[in-house]
Amino acid sequence: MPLGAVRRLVVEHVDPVLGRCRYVADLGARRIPNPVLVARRGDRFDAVIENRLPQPTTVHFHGLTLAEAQDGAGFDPIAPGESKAFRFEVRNRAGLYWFHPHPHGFTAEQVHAGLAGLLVVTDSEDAALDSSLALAPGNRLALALADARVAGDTLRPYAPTETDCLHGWFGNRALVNGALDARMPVAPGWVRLQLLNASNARGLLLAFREIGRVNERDGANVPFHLLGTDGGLLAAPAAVERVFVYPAERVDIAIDVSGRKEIAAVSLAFDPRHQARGGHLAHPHPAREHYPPLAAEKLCAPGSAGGAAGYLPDGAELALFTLRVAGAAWVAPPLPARISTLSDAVTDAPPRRMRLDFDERTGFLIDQSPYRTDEIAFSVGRGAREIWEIRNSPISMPHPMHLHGFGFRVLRRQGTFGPARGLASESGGRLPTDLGIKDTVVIWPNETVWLAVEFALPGDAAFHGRQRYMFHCHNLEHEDGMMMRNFAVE
Ligand SMILES: [Cu+2]
Repeated sequence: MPLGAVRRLVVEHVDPVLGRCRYVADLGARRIPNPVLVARRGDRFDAVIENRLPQPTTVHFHGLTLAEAQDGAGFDPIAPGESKAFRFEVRNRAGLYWFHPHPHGFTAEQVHAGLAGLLVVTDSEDAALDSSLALAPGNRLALALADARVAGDTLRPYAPTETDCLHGWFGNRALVNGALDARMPVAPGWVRLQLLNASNARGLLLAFREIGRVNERDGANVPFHLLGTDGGLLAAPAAVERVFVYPAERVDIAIDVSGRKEIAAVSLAFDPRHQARGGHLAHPHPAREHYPPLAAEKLCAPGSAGGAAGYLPDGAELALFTLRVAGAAWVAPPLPARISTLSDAVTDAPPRRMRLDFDERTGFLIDQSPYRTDEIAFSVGRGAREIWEIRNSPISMPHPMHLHGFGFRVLRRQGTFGPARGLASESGGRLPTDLGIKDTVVIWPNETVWLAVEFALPGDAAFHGRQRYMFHCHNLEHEDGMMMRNFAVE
């Protein structure tokens, strides 16, 4: 539904036993639960957000360049029972963006409860690509992939142990736009998939397999093409067989399903490099003291990872969804050589260095410091360009680091671990997924990543004065575990 049609976005707590929640878009005449929002570049959002949770919440439009007051980053949460008006213009490139809660200490629980909505932004380049792919109706899909703990067919409530609070909450089944065992009918030809990893903590190594056919070599995957990343289309498509998609990252892909009957999307098994051992986070966020959980469960209680049943460790193979191909035979046209006017990244700018660390008592940290709400870690000038050098400790785990407000480019990787390094296709150890505009980038243990960031803000009144933004880990247990910094654009 169009972003501009939303008059009121209600955040509802629909199941206090299992702790499930949903977004409901109120259009005046109709109410649409869990809406997929669609906007063209330049469209406006002008709506009231109403919090019907028993906890504070915010709505962060992940990936959009917004003023601090519209960013929903948690500086100014909406109290239970309260409402707040939000107005902004979509200025970003076409791509898959998303919206989710961001209140300090409650983010992991609320996102896991079902609060992760998709926003598909389109423009003329995006429409031109659809025409050259000659997409059949129904062959373009926007999907949020997340893992959940499921017993039988029932979702289990969010109740992380202290080990889960340190490493992240991992489930045993995939939800696709909130549904288990998702099967999508598609027609022969190109299928364009815009995929978000909406998991709290699980990294996905996305691949496709044809069901019911003996592959030419054992375990061979169906090849596909990477069209875009977090911030929209690449300059040219890249042929791939598998891509890492960490929490909050997006990939836009084209897969030719002609001549096939059923294709399964899977996360392949890999070593997820959880190198930090021995620590635990026994204390949930102090902000939680005055509010109940969404379900009657304790957070960060003593216990091992996963507790009882319903747990697959990070890096385990996981079935995601199935494409069922039916319809008249069709030959997919060749992919265009150029699909967008994406410019080259800036490579010459002043450096800023950051370190990701692990401490047995406090968990994962940025520059040895846990998050402080009222601290500004650093300031940058409007329009400034910087090269961020981010080094992850060898005693660590992969951290999907998210920058609010500004897309960035990945310039170089060093010290990348084997399975990820094996996917590198470009100079500087970059993977195909590093070639577009990003707002979230995974940094492996012992790895250093260089990013080019430009802090350009529009000149209109909404952006007047100092604007505060955040840089944090999007493993949501790490985010609530204080792996976050504030910075300001002056
Ligand atoms: Cu992390």
